[in-house]
Amino acid sequence: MEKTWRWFGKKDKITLAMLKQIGVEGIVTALHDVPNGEVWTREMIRDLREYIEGFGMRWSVVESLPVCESIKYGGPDRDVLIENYKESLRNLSAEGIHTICYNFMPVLDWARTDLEHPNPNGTTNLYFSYSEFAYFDIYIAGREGAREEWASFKVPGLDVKRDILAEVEELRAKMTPEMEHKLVENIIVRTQGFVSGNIREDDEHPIELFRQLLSLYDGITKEQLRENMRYFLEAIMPVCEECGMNMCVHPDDPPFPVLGLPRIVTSAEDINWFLSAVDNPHNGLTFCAGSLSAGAQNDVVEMARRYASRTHFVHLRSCHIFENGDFTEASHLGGRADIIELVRIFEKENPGLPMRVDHGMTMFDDASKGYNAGYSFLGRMFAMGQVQGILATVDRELGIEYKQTGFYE
Ligand code: DNO
Repeated sequence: MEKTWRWFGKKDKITLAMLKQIGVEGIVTALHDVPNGEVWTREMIRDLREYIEGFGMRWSVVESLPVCESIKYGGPDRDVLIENYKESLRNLSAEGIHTICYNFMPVLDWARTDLEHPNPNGTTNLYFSYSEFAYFDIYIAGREGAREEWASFKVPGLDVKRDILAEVEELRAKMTPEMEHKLVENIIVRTQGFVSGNIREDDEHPIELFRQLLSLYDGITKEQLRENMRYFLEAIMPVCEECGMNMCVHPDDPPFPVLGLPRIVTSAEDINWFLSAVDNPHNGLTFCAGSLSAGAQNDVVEMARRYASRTHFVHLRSCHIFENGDFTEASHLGGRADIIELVRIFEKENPGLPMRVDHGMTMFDDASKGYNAGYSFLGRMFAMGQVQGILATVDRELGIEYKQTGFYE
């Protein structure tokens, strides 16, 4: 596997010089300053590529080349936006970048309710609570039909009984304006802007914006969203073939429908669908072990075996699901994902894939640095050390030479 790291560009507080010291070989990044839907020019791509190469690393993966909402819901300007997308792909290929991570999640890129949930060891992690999410949906977003949907809620993939509406009322009794504000920040602001999502930290009315975004999907069913994904993929595949671009969709995080919106990359059934709907090796998967392991329906190891050959990029992270279905991020050596086995499978079946550790604990002075949610330095570095150990061990087992980047050989 190629050891990569998600870096947010020249303004990232974590510098490439720091990454060099911890064995990073490849960078995962995007042109974060270009508004979604605009063409990435060759000059802009070259500038960033050369900057990265100046540190002895390569730009391995684009995460993400954003797919605009209009392409997802099938708006009138989608063909223009798809043409722009194709142009960006051509320009990236001309600059030698061939792996493109994107997602097809409506409105919200990824969702968590708590970004500083304490771990027993004193560090903190990201956390998803169904009742807090339902509170946001019913009492803050005020979505029509939300209460009825939550009344018949079943925890995805688990056989547990949960009266979410009663839990929401309990929460309501102790909710303060500060707590409400924090929920909004966590669910639709702090997790979104920095990944080129729809809502940014400086948006003055995030809730109104969010409601408008939701309304774009009125009447869009799962089947329709699938058709729109097929339309997009079919349109870009000729360029991908011509330029050798590997598209890899990121699974939905969390991998189940939220806020009445359809989700179409949540399970083996979904992955089978999009891989066969456009059956082309350039149409592949970002194997995000974290997102997949947050769904109790998913057997992550089995999925890795099944999809290794169509995987172009790997995110290593693991989730712990509590008995009531809430989930948090686990250690990279624990949780549901079984990262040791995943590394073994990918090194055997598709060696050399770019891999980044995903999300890390917030530890020591990470919290005071203002890093993007989930993207701490020390916590991710700790995970990167663990994963490098796994990789070196697995490579030894398989007779693959492990590169101890940055040292005398
Ligand atoms: C969150 C990330 C996602 C991911 C996008 C890919 O931590 O995994 O934001 O980058 O969904 O398009």
